[in-house]
Amino acid sequence: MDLTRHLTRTIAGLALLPLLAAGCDGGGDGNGGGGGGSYGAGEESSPSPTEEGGGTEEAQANLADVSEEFEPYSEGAAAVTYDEDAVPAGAGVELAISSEGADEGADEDADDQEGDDGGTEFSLRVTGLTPDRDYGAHMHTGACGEKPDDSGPHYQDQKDPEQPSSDPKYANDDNEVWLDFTTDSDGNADSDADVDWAPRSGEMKSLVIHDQHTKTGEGEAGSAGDRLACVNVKL
Ligand SMILES: [Cu+2]
Repeated sequence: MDLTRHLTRTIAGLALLPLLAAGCDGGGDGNGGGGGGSYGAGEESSPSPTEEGGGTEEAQANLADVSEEFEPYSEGAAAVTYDEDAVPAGAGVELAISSEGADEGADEDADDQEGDDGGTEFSLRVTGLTPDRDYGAHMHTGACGEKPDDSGPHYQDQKDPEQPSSDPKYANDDNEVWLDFTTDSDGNADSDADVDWAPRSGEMKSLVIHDQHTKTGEGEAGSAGDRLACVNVKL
């Protein structure tokens, strides 16, 4: 009997149908009168393995998870390249954004000096770009468009009243999200950024990859050369 029950649950098996039909009746699984009941049995058993251990990490909530390949602009393109020498079509981009929710304690990480409450973590990976090359990268306020400038200015937590912003007081990597990177000999790179604020809903719409590492000096802070590529993000 036990064996039969077990099989019913795990296999919904085609080959076993005749066997089960016979066995189930006796087992009295409450499975509605045996005849032709094999289909019913299969349906009932299938949802059970979907018990996921979902809520183990309360502290981190995933806000966005992008995994795309660059392509020339077209309406609806998720990741757009404007310069196929520096960002070839088919090159890969992954961007994960997660909130470091307001958790008390449970923060054993040595590198977290200040509490993480309400912070946000950005994790970028690119593959198949130009090897051994510097790129700049930031989160921007506009969606990717046909023209590189369509993605608008940088997202800022505290908005600089003067736009475009080039004041290091506002254009810095605490108030904006900078994800500059240098590719390895295969054209791949990883980059991470942590900020201690949460993006306002609907105002951070893209990741833009630039021609150079980001400048920090007075009057040029935040600039990083041409916009080479853009990735849409929904937050
Ligand atoms: Cu930018």
